[in-house]
Amino acid sequence: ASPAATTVALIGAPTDVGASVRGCGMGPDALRVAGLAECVARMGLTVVDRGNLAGPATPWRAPEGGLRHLKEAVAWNRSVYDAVDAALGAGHLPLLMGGDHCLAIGSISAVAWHARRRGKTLRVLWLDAHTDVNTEATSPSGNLHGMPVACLLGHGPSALTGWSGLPSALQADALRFIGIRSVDAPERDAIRALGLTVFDMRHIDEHGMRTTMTEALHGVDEDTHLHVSFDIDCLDPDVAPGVGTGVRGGPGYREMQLCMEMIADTGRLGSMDVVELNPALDVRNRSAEIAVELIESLLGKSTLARP
Ligand code: 4U7
Ligand code: MN
Ligand code: MN
Ligand code: MN
Repeated sequence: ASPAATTVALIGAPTDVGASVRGCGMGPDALRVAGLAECVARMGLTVVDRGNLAGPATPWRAPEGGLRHLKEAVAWNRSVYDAVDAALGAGHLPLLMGGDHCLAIGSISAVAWHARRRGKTLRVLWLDAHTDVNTEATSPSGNLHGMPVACLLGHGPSALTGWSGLPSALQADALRFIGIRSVDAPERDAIRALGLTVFDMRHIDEHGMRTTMTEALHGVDEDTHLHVSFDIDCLDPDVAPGVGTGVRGGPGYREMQLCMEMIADTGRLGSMDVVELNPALDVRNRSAEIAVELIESLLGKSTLARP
Protein backbone atom coordinates (compact mmCIF):
# COMPACT_ATOMS: atom_id res chain seq x y z
CA ALA A 1 0.00 0.00 0.00
CA SER A 2 1.07 3.60 -0.57
CA PRO A 3 1.61 6.16 2.18
CA ALA A 4 -1.07 8.71 3.06
CA ALA A 5 0.45 11.44 0.83
CA THR A 6 1.70 11.39 -2.78
CA THR A 7 4.55 13.86 -2.26
CA VAL A 8 7.46 13.23 0.09
CA ALA A 9 9.34 16.27 1.42
CA LEU A 10 12.95 15.54 2.38
CA ILE A 11 14.11 17.81 5.21
CA GLY A 12 17.77 17.70 6.26
CA ALA A 13 18.77 18.64 9.80
CA PRO A 14 22.56 18.23 9.86
CA THR A 15 23.37 18.34 13.56
CA ASP A 16 24.76 16.17 16.35
CA VAL A 17 23.68 18.66 19.03
CA GLY A 18 21.92 16.03 21.17
CA ALA A 19 24.35 13.17 20.62
CA SER A 20 27.31 11.84 22.56
CA VAL A 21 29.45 11.01 19.53
CA ARG A 22 30.26 13.42 16.70
CA GLY A 23 29.28 12.71 13.12
CA CYS A 24 25.52 12.23 12.73
CA GLY A 25 25.35 15.77 11.35
CA MET A 26 26.54 14.20 8.10
CA GLY A 27 23.47 11.94 8.01
CA PRO A 28 21.35 13.92 5.52
CA ASP A 29 24.03 13.98 2.84
CA ALA A 30 24.89 10.30 3.36
CA LEU A 31 21.21 9.47 2.75
CA ARG A 32 21.22 11.62 -0.39
CA VAL A 33 24.40 9.93 -1.65
CA ALA A 34 22.76 6.54 -0.98
CA GLY A 35 19.95 7.57 -3.34
CA LEU A 36 17.05 8.43 -1.06
CA ALA A 37 15.36 10.84 -3.50
CA GLU A 38 15.68 8.34 -6.37
CA CYS A 39 14.21 5.61 -4.16
CA VAL A 40 11.16 7.73 -3.32
CA ALA A 41 10.69 8.51 -7.01
CA ARG A 42 10.95 4.79 -7.88
CA MET A 43 7.96 4.23 -5.61
CA GLY A 44 5.91 6.46 -7.92
CA LEU A 45 5.88 9.31 -5.42
CA THR A 46 6.83 12.92 -6.05
CA VAL A 47 9.87 13.99 -4.09
CA VAL A 48 10.89 17.49 -3.09
CA ASP A 49 14.24 17.95 -1.36
CA ARG A 50 13.97 21.00 0.91
CA GLY A 51 17.74 20.95 1.44
CA ASN A 52 19.39 21.28 4.82
CA LEU A 53 18.13 23.47 7.64
CA ALA A 54 20.62 25.84 9.23
CA GLY A 55 21.38 25.97 12.94
CA PRO A 56 24.06 26.52 15.55
CA ALA A 57 27.28 24.52 15.59
CA THR A 58 27.66 21.96 18.37
CA PRO A 59 29.86 23.56 21.05
CA TRP A 60 30.68 20.25 22.87
CA ARG A 61 30.12 21.84 26.27
CA ALA A 62 29.66 19.90 29.51
CA PRO A 63 26.06 19.40 30.68
CA GLU A 64 24.49 22.26 32.67
CA GLY A 65 21.62 21.34 34.99
CA GLY A 66 21.72 17.80 33.58
CA LEU A 67 21.37 19.01 29.98
CA ARG A 68 23.92 19.42 27.23
CA HIS A 69 23.50 22.05 24.53
CA LEU A 70 19.94 22.94 25.49
CA LYS A 71 19.98 26.33 23.78
CA GLU A 72 21.36 24.90 20.54
CA ALA A 73 18.93 21.97 20.62
CA VAL A 74 16.01 24.36 21.02
CA ALA A 75 17.17 26.33 17.96
CA TRP A 76 17.49 23.18 15.79
CA ASN A 77 14.15 21.84 16.94
CA ARG A 78 12.45 25.14 16.19
CA SER A 79 13.67 24.95 12.58
CA VAL A 80 12.60 21.33 12.35
CA TYR A 81 9.16 22.16 13.74
CA ASP A 82 8.67 24.91 11.17
CA ALA A 83 9.84 22.74 8.24
CA VAL A 84 7.71 19.74 9.22
CA ASP A 85 4.73 22.03 9.87
CA ALA A 86 5.15 23.58 6.40
CA ALA A 87 5.37 20.17 4.72
CA LEU A 88 2.25 18.87 6.48
CA GLY A 89 0.45 22.13 5.68
CA ALA A 90 1.23 21.54 2.00
CA GLY A 91 -0.21 18.02 2.22
CA HIS A 92 3.21 16.39 1.91
CA LEU A 93 4.74 13.53 3.85
CA PRO A 94 7.68 15.03 5.77
CA LEU A 95 10.77 12.81 5.94
CA LEU A 96 13.12 14.34 8.48
CA MET A 97 16.71 13.34 7.81
CA GLY A 98 18.76 13.71 11.00
CA GLY A 99 20.78 14.49 12.72
CA ASP A 100 20.39 13.03 16.15
CA HIS A 101 17.18 11.84 17.75
CA CYS A 102 16.51 14.98 19.84
CA LEU A 103 15.10 16.42 16.58
CA ALA A 104 12.04 14.20 17.01
CA ILE A 105 10.82 16.72 19.60
CA GLY A 106 10.26 19.36 16.92
CA SER A 107 9.19 16.88 14.27
CA ILE A 108 6.60 14.99 16.30
CA SER A 109 5.29 18.15 18.01
CA ALA A 110 4.43 19.53 14.56
CA VAL A 111 2.88 16.20 13.56
CA ALA A 112 0.80 16.10 16.75
CA TRP A 113 -0.52 19.60 16.14
CA HIS A 114 -1.61 18.73 12.58
CA ALA A 115 -3.12 15.40 13.56
CA ARG A 116 -5.22 17.01 16.28
CA ARG A 117 -6.38 19.81 13.96
CA ARG A 118 -7.50 17.27 11.38
CA GLY A 119 -9.24 15.04 13.91
CA LYS A 120 -6.75 12.20 13.38
CA THR A 121 -5.57 9.80 16.03
CA LEU A 122 -1.80 9.84 16.25
CA ARG A 123 0.19 6.60 16.47
CA VAL A 124 3.97 6.86 16.83
CA LEU A 125 6.21 3.85 16.23
CA TRP A 126 9.57 4.39 17.93
CA LEU A 127 12.06 2.02 16.26
CA ASP A 128 15.16 2.12 18.45
CA ALA A 129 17.58 0.16 20.61
CA HIS A 130 16.81 2.72 23.35
CA THR A 131 13.59 4.14 24.85
CA ASP A 132 14.89 7.76 24.96
CA VAL A 133 12.68 8.53 27.97
CA ASN A 134 15.33 10.10 30.21
CA THR A 135 14.95 13.59 31.66
CA GLU A 136 17.54 16.04 32.99
CA ALA A 137 16.91 14.44 36.40
CA THR A 138 17.60 10.85 35.29
CA SER A 139 19.95 10.99 32.28
CA PRO A 140 23.36 9.44 32.89
CA SER A 141 24.83 11.53 30.05
CA GLY A 142 22.90 14.79 29.78
CA ASN A 143 22.58 14.10 26.05
CA LEU A 144 19.26 15.25 24.65
CA HIS A 145 19.01 12.43 22.10
CA GLY A 146 18.18 10.21 25.10
CA MET A 147 15.25 12.45 26.15
CA PRO A 148 12.88 13.13 23.21
CA VAL A 149 10.20 10.67 24.33
CA ALA A 150 10.07 12.22 27.81
CA CYS A 151 9.85 15.73 26.31
CA LEU A 152 7.03 14.69 23.96
CA LEU A 153 5.15 13.20 26.92
CA GLY A 154 5.47 16.53 28.76
CA HIS A 155 8.44 15.67 31.00
CA GLY A 156 11.71 17.51 30.59
CA PRO A 157 13.03 21.03 30.31
CA SER A 158 10.19 23.54 29.79
CA ALA A 159 12.02 24.90 26.72
CA LEU A 160 11.44 21.53 24.97
CA THR A 161 7.92 20.63 26.13
CA GLY A 162 4.48 21.88 25.16
CA TRP A 163 5.37 22.58 21.53
CA SER A 164 2.25 21.01 20.07
CA GLY A 165 -0.02 23.55 21.76
CA LEU A 166 -0.81 21.13 24.58
CA PRO A 167 1.29 20.37 27.69
CA SER A 168 2.30 17.13 25.99
CA ALA A 169 2.42 16.36 22.27
CA LEU A 170 1.85 12.67 22.95
CA GLN A 171 -0.28 10.61 25.27
CA ALA A 172 1.34 7.39 26.46
CA ASP A 173 -1.21 5.28 24.56
CA ALA A 174 -0.12 6.79 21.21
CA LEU A 175 3.38 5.26 21.43
CA ARG A 176 4.80 1.83 20.59
CA PHE A 177 8.49 1.02 21.02
CA ILE A 178 10.04 -1.65 18.81
CA GLY A 179 13.51 -3.22 19.00
CA ILE A 180 14.41 -2.03 22.50
CA ARG A 181 17.42 -3.57 24.26
CA SER A 182 19.03 -0.75 26.25
CA VAL A 183 17.03 0.88 29.03
CA ASP A 184 18.60 2.82 31.92
CA ALA A 185 17.28 1.95 35.41
CA PRO A 186 15.32 5.22 35.83
CA GLU A 187 13.90 4.77 32.33
CA ARG A 188 12.53 1.41 33.44
CA ASP A 189 10.70 3.16 36.27
CA ALA A 190 9.39 5.80 33.87
CA ILE A 191 8.11 3.14 31.46
CA ARG A 192 6.12 1.58 34.30
CA ALA A 193 4.90 4.88 35.78
CA LEU A 194 3.81 6.23 32.39
CA GLY A 195 2.35 2.92 31.20
CA LEU A 196 4.37 2.77 27.96
CA THR A 197 4.08 -0.16 25.55
CA VAL A 198 7.52 -1.61 24.83
CA PHE A 199 8.15 -4.45 22.37
CA ASP A 200 11.70 -5.26 23.40
CA MET A 201 14.05 -7.70 21.65
CA ARG A 202 12.96 -10.52 23.91
CA HIS A 203 9.36 -9.98 22.79
CA ILE A 204 10.47 -10.03 19.15
CA ASP A 205 12.55 -13.19 19.80
CA GLU A 206 9.70 -15.01 21.49
CA HIS A 207 6.79 -13.91 19.26
CA GLY A 208 8.50 -12.95 16.02
CA MET A 209 8.38 -9.64 14.14
CA ARG A 210 5.09 -10.53 12.45
CA THR A 211 3.11 -10.91 15.68
CA THR A 212 4.95 -7.95 17.22
CA MET A 213 3.95 -5.65 14.37
CA THR A 214 0.37 -6.93 14.35
CA GLU A 215 0.23 -5.93 18.02
CA ALA A 216 2.01 -2.58 17.50
CA LEU A 217 -0.36 -1.65 14.65
CA HIS A 218 -3.52 -2.88 16.37
CA GLY A 219 -6.21 -0.19 16.23
CA VAL A 220 -4.64 1.71 13.31
CA ASP A 221 -7.49 2.68 10.96
CA GLU A 222 -8.40 5.26 8.28
CA ASP A 223 -8.49 7.99 10.94
CA THR A 224 -4.93 7.31 12.11
CA HIS A 225 -1.92 9.47 11.36
CA LEU A 226 1.04 7.08 11.58
CA HIS A 227 4.46 8.50 12.37
CA VAL A 228 7.61 6.37 12.26
CA SER A 229 10.62 7.59 14.23
CA PHE A 230 13.42 5.38 12.91
CA ASP A 231 16.64 5.46 14.93
CA ILE A 232 19.19 3.61 12.78
CA ASP A 233 20.65 2.03 15.93
CA CYS A 234 17.48 -0.06 16.12
CA LEU A 235 19.17 -2.33 13.58
CA ASP A 236 21.80 -4.79 14.72
CA PRO A 237 25.18 -3.01 14.50
CA ASP A 238 26.54 -5.91 12.42
CA VAL A 239 23.97 -4.87 9.79
CA ALA A 240 24.23 -1.09 10.25
CA PRO A 241 27.55 -0.12 11.85
CA GLY A 242 27.18 3.61 11.15
CA VAL A 243 25.75 4.66 14.52
CA GLY A 244 27.20 6.36 17.60
CA THR A 245 25.37 4.33 20.25
CA GLY A 246 25.12 0.82 18.80
CA VAL A 247 23.89 -2.06 20.97
CA ARG A 248 24.37 -5.71 20.01
CA GLY A 249 21.37 -7.97 19.58
CA GLY A 250 19.10 -5.96 17.31
CA PRO A 251 16.82 -6.98 14.43
CA GLY A 252 18.52 -8.19 11.28
CA TYR A 253 17.98 -6.90 7.77
CA ARG A 254 15.07 -9.14 6.85
CA GLU A 255 13.36 -8.77 10.22
CA MET A 256 13.51 -4.97 9.96
CA GLN A 257 12.24 -5.13 6.41
CA LEU A 258 9.18 -7.12 7.51
CA CYS A 259 8.56 -4.44 10.14
CA MET A 260 8.62 -1.77 7.41
CA GLU A 261 6.47 -3.82 5.01
CA MET A 262 3.78 -4.32 7.64
CA ILE A 263 3.73 -0.59 8.39
CA ALA A 264 3.40 0.10 4.64
CA ASP A 265 0.46 -2.32 4.42
CA THR A 266 -1.62 -0.03 6.68
CA GLY A 267 -1.48 2.76 4.06
CA ARG A 268 -1.53 5.26 6.93
CA LEU A 269 2.11 6.43 7.01
CA GLY A 270 1.95 10.21 7.29
CA SER A 271 5.41 11.34 8.45
CA MET A 272 8.77 9.99 9.55
CA ASP A 273 12.19 10.65 11.06
CA VAL A 274 15.42 8.88 10.03
CA VAL A 275 17.95 9.73 12.71
CA GLU A 276 21.23 8.78 14.37
CA LEU A 277 22.96 7.70 11.15
CA ASN A 278 26.65 8.48 11.69
CA PRO A 279 28.59 8.37 8.39
CA ALA A 280 31.90 8.93 10.24
CA LEU A 281 31.48 5.46 11.75
CA ASP A 282 29.99 3.77 8.70
CA VAL A 283 31.60 1.33 6.29
CA ARG A 284 31.39 2.53 2.67
CA ASN A 285 27.99 4.19 3.34
CA ARG A 286 26.45 0.76 3.92
CA SER A 287 24.18 1.85 6.77
CA ALA A 288 22.83 4.73 4.68
CA GLU A 289 22.14 2.35 1.79
CA ILE A 290 20.36 -0.06 4.10
CA ALA A 291 18.32 2.80 5.54
CA VAL A 292 17.28 3.78 2.01
CA GLU A 293 16.28 0.18 1.20
CA LEU A 294 14.21 -0.01 4.37
CA ILE A 295 12.53 3.31 3.58
CA GLU A 296 11.66 1.90 0.17
CA SER A 297 9.86 -0.98 1.92
CA LEU A 298 8.19 1.50 4.26
CA LEU A 299 6.90 3.42 1.24
CA GLY A 300 5.33 0.28 -0.17
CA LYS A 301 7.91 -1.71 -2.11
CA SER A 302 7.07 -5.39 -2.08
CA THR A 303 8.48 -8.29 -4.06
CA LEU A 304 5.04 -9.48 -5.18
CA ALA A 305 1.78 -7.55 -5.10
CA ARG A 306 -0.26 -8.66 -2.09
CA PRO A 307 -4.03 -8.63 -1.80
B1 4U7 B 1 19.35 7.38 21.00
C1 4U7 B 1 21.45 6.67 26.98
F1 4U7 B 1 22.75 6.26 28.88
N1 4U7 B 1 20.24 6.05 27.48
O1 4U7 B 1 20.42 8.65 27.84
C2 4U7 B 1 21.46 8.15 27.37
F2 4U7 B 1 22.64 4.68 27.45
O2 4U7 B 1 18.62 8.44 20.31
C3 4U7 B 1 21.61 6.48 25.51
O3 4U7 B 1 18.38 6.28 21.16
C4 4U7 B 1 20.69 7.31 24.67
O4 4U7 B 1 20.43 6.90 20.15
C5 4U7 B 1 20.66 6.94 23.21
O5 4U7 B 1 22.50 8.79 27.20
C6 4U7 B 1 19.90 7.92 22.41
C7 4U7 B 1 22.66 5.99 27.62
MN1 MN C 1 19.01 4.64 19.88
MN1 MN D 1 16.87 7.17 19.70
MN1 MN E 1 22.15 6.90 19.09
